[in-house]
Amino acid sequence: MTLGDTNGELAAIAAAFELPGPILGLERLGNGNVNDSFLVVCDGAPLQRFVLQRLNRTVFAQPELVMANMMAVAEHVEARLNGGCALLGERRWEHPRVLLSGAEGRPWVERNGGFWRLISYIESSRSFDVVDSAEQAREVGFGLGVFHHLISDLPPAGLADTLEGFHVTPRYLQHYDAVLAGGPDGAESEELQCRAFVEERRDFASVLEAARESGQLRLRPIHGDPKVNNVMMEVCSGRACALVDLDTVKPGLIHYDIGDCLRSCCNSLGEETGDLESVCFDVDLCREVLSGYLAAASGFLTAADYDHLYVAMRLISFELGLRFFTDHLAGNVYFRTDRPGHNLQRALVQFRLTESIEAQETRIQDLIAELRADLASVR
Ligand code: GN1
Ligand code: MG
Repeated sequence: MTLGDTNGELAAIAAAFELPGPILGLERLGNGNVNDSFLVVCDGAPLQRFVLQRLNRTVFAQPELVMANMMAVAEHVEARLNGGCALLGERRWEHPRVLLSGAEGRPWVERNGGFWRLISYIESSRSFDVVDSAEQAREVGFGLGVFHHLISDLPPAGLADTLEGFHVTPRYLQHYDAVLAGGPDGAESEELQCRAFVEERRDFASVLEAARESGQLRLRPIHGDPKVNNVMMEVCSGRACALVDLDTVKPGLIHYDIGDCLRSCCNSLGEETGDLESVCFDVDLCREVLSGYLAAASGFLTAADYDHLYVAMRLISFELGLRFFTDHLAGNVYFRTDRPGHNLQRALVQFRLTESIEAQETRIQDLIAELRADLASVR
């Protein structure tokens, strides 16, 4: 949907929610690969801003359940924040507020064939597509840790599985096999390179699911998409103050989140880079992200959780590459693309990142052991 001619339609959709005042402006927001997002500015003193989003129904087949999860998490987090959170001290922390529609009294409206929702904008904050300092990396990690901490006592059984198979790597492999069997050639040189890359890691793909099935890792509520630009940083202090993009909150393994956060933070060129040769996993940033995360999360991590940190970062980078590559072969039906070959390029970036993680395994494992020992000594 382009803005301009549709501005009036968007304003009418936003006005279906219980806004505090008349709408002053609307503009497209962010660069999500799945949903459409718009910033809505409302009159008032002070001006208030909101995020209007159209959920991608091809991806989220049951958007009402996505909203039910969002409401359940918001209620839980609000109660925890109201009760006081020692971890946060004086630090500002916000959770996006979901607005109800005036007529229906529901947290969504259906208009123009779309499923729309409106949430509060986290004011005086911004997000970054790539990490640009050690402090920022630490803050992103701490932000994810705070989020996990705040939902760690929410029973996962109370959340719906809104995206079955999300981050279950063997399922992505099955889908990849089905797409390949369906006939696309995938025979260009870069495609052959990707195919070989996937083949070499076929057995590895089940590492986290096997740990879950054997009871070493257990399901917990997760964010699902805690990449660097979903962590909002307070403008004045540079500190993490909110996690946004809560569509994928559902039961899962926290390792998916940790891996996703690390694969996005430690790739300094960002996931859209065309400079493949220079893609690498920055272990110094990994140290910062992990120590920030552990400062908030060490209280609920088990020995098995620590044992699976390295494979989590390797796996989620590989998995995202596999998802991009499969979508390229399938004709770009899932991730939004700007040009032919876009998803192939994204896949190559993630595979390059995976290789860089693999090449630095000893260093990364040593780093995890060191952080773990430091935490054990202060207990
Ligand atoms: C998608 O739309 P966006 O950018 O928030 C995807 C994530 C990927 C990410 C890669 C529901 O998220 O899993 O990590 O692209 N979300 C879904 O940029 O598939
Ligand atoms: Mg997302």
